[in-house]
Order: sequence, then C-alpha cells, then structure tokens
Amino acid sequence: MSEGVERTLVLIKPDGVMRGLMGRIITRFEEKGLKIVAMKMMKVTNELAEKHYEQHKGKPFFEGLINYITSAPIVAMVVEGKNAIACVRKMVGATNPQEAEPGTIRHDYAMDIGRNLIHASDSPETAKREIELFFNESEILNYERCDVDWVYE
Ligand code: D4T
Repeated sequence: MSEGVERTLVLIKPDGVMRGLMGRIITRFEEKGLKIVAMKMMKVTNELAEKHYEQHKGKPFFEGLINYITSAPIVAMVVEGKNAIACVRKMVGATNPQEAEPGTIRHDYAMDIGRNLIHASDSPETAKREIELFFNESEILNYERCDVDWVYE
C-alpha cells in the first residue's frame, strides 16, 4: 500500500441488514472515493462477537451488545483509502446516534446507541486486529478503481 493509505474494518450491523440499508451505506463509501477491498455477508457467532468486543467485557451493555451483533446477518467489509481509519470514523459519526452530527451515517439513519447500525475500527492497531478477526488474507483483493486519478491528485 502506498504512503498514507490505510485499511479499516466496517461492519453493517444486523439492523442495517434488517432495515434494508446495506446499499445506501455501501454507496456512501463508494461515492466518497474509498475502495472496498473485501466484503461478505455473515452471521457473527458468539465466539467472534466476544472476541470483537473483548474490551467491553464486564460492562453493563456487554450482553445486549453480543445479543444484538449475533441476532441477524451482518455485512463485513475492508475499506481502503488515504487516511481511511479516521475518514470512515468521521463518516460513521458518534457512537450514540443522538449525538452524531447531521451528514453522518449514525445521525442520518439511526436513533439509539444499542441500534447504531455500523461499526468502524478506531485506530491502526484495532483495524489490523479486527480485519484479521473477520477476513483471511486471501479474501482481501488487490485492484485499482478506474477513477483513482480523479479521486487522488
Ligand atoms: P462500535 O465498536 O460498535 O463501532 O462502536 P464505537 O467504536 O463507536 O463505540 P464503542 O466501541 O465505545 O462501543 C461499542 C458498542 O457498544 C454499544 N454501546 C456502547 C452501548 O450499547 N452502550 C454504551 O453505553 C456504549 C458506550 C455501542 C457500540
């Protein structure tokens, strides 16, 4: 990957799938100029959910969080681009949709912190760990978008 280019893990959570918002959410990343280099629909197992959210173990919302993320299919994606980790977090908005800024995905489509639609990695270390949890290296594709010279100077 060239300088400044990062990869981040994005999950469209069960509410996004159940509410028919997959396409609209994916479109936002495509239209921004970010590149989706891996994507699959899957059901998150309890084991994977507990690994993914291990830093929240013991917190009062942990059980609800595990029940929520395992309750229906999700879409897992690896999104690549310049400064992708911070860029995607900005597009996603604050954890609580009631506090998220207009124009962010959580503000525009969600109401409740326990149904906040989407996950995105919050640091390079987290992104690496989370991508490895959800994808094998062989599932991550190398290709160039044909508009790359119109997205980047
Ligand atoms: P995720 O990890 O889902 O992208 O959310 P964030 O990175 O924005 O926020 P987080 O890790 O602090 O929280 C993970 C997950 O737990 C839910 N949650 C969180 C909750 O239900 N009640 C709470 O009080 C908090 C802090 C929402 C997101």
